Amino acid sequence: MIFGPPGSGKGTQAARIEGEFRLKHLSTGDILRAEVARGTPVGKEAGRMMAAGDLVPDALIVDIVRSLLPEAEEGAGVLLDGFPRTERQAQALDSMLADEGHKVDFVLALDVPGAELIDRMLHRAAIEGRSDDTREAIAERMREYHKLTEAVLDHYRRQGVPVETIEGTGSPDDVFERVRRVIGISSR
Ligand code: B4P
Repeated sequence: MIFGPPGSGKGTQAARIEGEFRLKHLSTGDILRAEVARGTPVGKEAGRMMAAGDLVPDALIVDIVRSLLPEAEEGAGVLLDGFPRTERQAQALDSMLADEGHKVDFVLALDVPGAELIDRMLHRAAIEGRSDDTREAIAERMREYHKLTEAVLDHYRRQGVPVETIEGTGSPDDVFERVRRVIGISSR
C-alpha cells in the first residue's frame, strides 16, 4: 500500500513501482475520475464530492474495490494507492483480503511538508485543471486527511504490519530511489 496526504506523489511513485516490481496498481482516485469522465451514476455521485474535496462514502468505494480486487490479485501482487482512506475502509479491506487468505503486508508512507503539498496541487491545477485542485477543495482534502485518513497508519501499525515512512521531497526520481531502497529491504 502506498500512503500519504493529498498531493504527496502516491500516484507518481505508484506508476514507477508498478513498472519495476510488477505489482498491479489499483488507484481509487483514478478509478473515480474515470467514472466521472464516463458520466456513470457512480461518477455523478462521486464527482460532486470530489470537487468539494470530500471523501466519497465508504460503502461506495468499498464496493468498487471489492469488485476489482479478485482480478487484481491474480498477478504477483497488488499496490493499493489512495485506499483505504478511513478506518472503516481499512476494516473492510482486511476482511476482503482475509477471505482470500491474504493480508496487507507492507505500507509505504510518503512524508511531504504541508506548504509543498499545496504548491504541488496548485501547480497541477494550472496544468491539468483537476476539479479538486482549487484552494477551497485542497483545504478540505487536507482536513479530511488529518481527521480520517491518518488513523489508517495506526490501524496497520497496531496489527504489526511494517510501515515505512520516507521523505517525499526532491525530484520524483530522488523519491523513487528511496522507495526502491525500502521496498528492496522489505522483500528480502
Ligand atoms: P487521489 O487521486 O488519490 O489524489 P491525491 O491524493 O491528490 O494524489 P497523489 O498523492 O496520488 O498525488 P500525485 O502523484 O497525483 O484522490 C482524489 C480524490 O478522490 C480524493 O480527494 C477523494 O475525493 C477521492 N477518493 C479517492 N480514493 C478515495 C477513497 N478510498 N475513499 C474516499 N474517497 C476517495 O501528485 C500530486 C502532484 O504533485 C502532481 O501534479 C505531481 O506531478 C506532483 N509531484 C509528484 N511528485 C513530485 C515531486 N517529487 N516533486 C514535485 N512535484 C511532484
